[in-house]
Amino acid sequence: MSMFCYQCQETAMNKGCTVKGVCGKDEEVAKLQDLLIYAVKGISDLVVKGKVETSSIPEANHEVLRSLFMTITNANFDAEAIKKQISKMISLREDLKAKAGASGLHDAAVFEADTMDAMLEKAASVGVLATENEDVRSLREMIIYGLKGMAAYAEHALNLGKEDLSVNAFIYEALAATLDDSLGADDLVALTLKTGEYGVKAMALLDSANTSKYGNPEITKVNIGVRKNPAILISGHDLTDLEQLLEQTKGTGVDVYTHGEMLPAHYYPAFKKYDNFAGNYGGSWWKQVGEFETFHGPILFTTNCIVPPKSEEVRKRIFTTGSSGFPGCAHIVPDQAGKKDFSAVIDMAKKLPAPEEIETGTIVGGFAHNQVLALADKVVEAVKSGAVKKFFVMAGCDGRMKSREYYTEFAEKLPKDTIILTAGCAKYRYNKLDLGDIGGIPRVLDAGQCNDSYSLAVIALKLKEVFGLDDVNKLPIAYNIAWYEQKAVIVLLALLYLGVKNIHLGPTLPGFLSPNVAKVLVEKFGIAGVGSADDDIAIFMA
Ligand code: SF4
Ligand code: SF3
Repeated sequence: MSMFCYQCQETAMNKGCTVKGVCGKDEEVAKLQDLLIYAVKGISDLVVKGKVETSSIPEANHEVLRSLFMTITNANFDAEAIKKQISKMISLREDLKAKAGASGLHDAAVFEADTMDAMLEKAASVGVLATENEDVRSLREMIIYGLKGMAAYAEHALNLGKEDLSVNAFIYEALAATLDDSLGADDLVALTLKTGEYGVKAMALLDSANTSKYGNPEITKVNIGVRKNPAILISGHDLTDLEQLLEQTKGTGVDVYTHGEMLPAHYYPAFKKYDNFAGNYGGSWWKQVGEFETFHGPILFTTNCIVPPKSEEVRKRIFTTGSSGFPGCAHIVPDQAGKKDFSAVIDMAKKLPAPEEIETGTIVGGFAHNQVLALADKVVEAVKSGAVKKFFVMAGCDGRMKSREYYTEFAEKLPKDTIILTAGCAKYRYNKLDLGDIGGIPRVLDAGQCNDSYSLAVIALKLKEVFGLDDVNKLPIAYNIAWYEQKAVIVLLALLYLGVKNIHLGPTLPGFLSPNVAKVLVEKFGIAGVGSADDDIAIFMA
C-alpha cells in the first residue's frame, strides 16, 4: 500500500485512499503529512514528559497549530512546503530538548530525517495503520482529526492576536496520549470528549477574536451578481487576510469577491465600509472547478478547500497564503509584523477581464448568536404560538458527492413551520432556494463559517435558559449535520461535549469509525446516519 488516509468524508469506498487521494493528494504529500503529524506528536511527548510550560514556548505553540492545519483536507498540496515544515519541527524539537531535558522519550521525539528520501522512508512506518488495534486506531485518529480542526480555529484567532494557552496545552496532552500504548479504548473515549470541550474553547476564542475586531455579524443581503471592474476572488476562512486585501485594494479600481467559506465575511460591520467589497461569487468549494474559469481574475486561498486546478491558466491565477499551499502557485508570507504584501495579486487583477456573470440577485445571512438573540423575543413568541414547530441545525461542510443532493431535498421538503439554522459551506445546498419566512424570520438562518457552529450552540443554550429547561435535548431543535473535513469533526465533538444527543451525520458516517467505536457513538450519544429525506423528516418530526 503506497499511502493510507481516511480523514475525510470522500475517502475511497468510505474505507481509505490507498493509491491517490480522491481530493487529489498524492502519495508523497500523504506520507509527508503523516510524518509531520508524527513530528508534532514527538514535540508533544517532549512537552508533556518534560513538564514544559506552554507559556515558555510560543514558537512551538504556533508552529504546532500551523503543522496540524497544513494537514487538513484540501489545505496544502505542496510537498516542498510540508518537507520544510517537518524540518522546522525537528529543529524546534531539538532546541526544546536542550532546554527541557525529558527522559524516556518516544521515537517520535527522537527520529531524524533531513532529506526527502529519509522522510518518505520514515513516513512509511508511522502513518495511520501503524496502530494495529482498529478501535484504538479509530479513537486516536478521531482525536487527531478533532485537534486539526481545533488548531485551524486557534490559528485564525492567533492571527487576530488572541490565544488561549490552555488550548495549546491540551493539544500537546492529547497528541502525546495518541502515542501512549497503555491507554485503552475507555481512556480514549474520555479524551475524545475532552477534545470536544477544548473545541468549544477554541471556537469561543475565535468568535471573540472575530467579533471584537470586526463587530458582531448582522443581517446582511449579499450581492451574488457581478460588477464591471477587474476583481480578486478570496476563499478560505481567514478574516485577517481579507482585511489586509481590502485595505490594499481600496481605491485601486479592483473589486474583491468572496468564494465558498469567505461569504460570511460580508456579515461583519467592519468590512461594509469597503466600496470595492463587491459580493460573493459562486457556490461552495468544489464548485471552484468551473467558477474559477469564469471569474477570470486572480484567486487568493487563505485556507482550505483547494481543488487541484485542471488547467495551467487557472493555476497561474491561484495564490496561497497561511497554511494553504499548492505546487506552482505563488505563496504569500507575512513580514515580521504579520503584514502580507498582496501587490502581485492586485497587479495581476488589473490586467485581467472582469468576472463573468453566473447568477444575479442576493442571499441573506448574518444570524450569528448576537443577532439571533437580539430577535429572541420574536423567536420565543413564534415557538410558543406554534408558528415555528422545530429548528433544524444543518451546519457543516459541503462536498462533491451526488448523495449530498439529499440536503437540498431535505431542506425543500421540511414542513413550512420549521427553520434551518446553518453554518459552514453546507449551506450552499439550500441557501439559494426560496424557502420563504415565518412572520418575517427567514427559514434559513446562516450564522457564518463552520466555526460559527459555536454560535448555534450558544443560541441553543440561551433558548434552553429562556424556556426554563434542564436539558438542551428538550428544545425543539434537531441536528442533521453534514461533514466533510476535520473542522466538522471538532464541531461534532464540541456538540457531543455540550450534551447534544441524537445528531444525524451524513452523507455517510466517517470511514475512520471502527464498528465498535461507531457502536459507542450510537449507544452513548444516539448518533445516526442519514436515510432518505422523506424518512428522515418523518423521524425528526415524530
Ligand atoms: Fe482521501 Fe480525504 Fe485523505 Fe484526500 S483527505 S486522501 S480524499 S481521505
Ligand atoms: Fe467547507 Fe472545505 Fe468544511 Fe469550513 S470549505 S466547511 S469543507
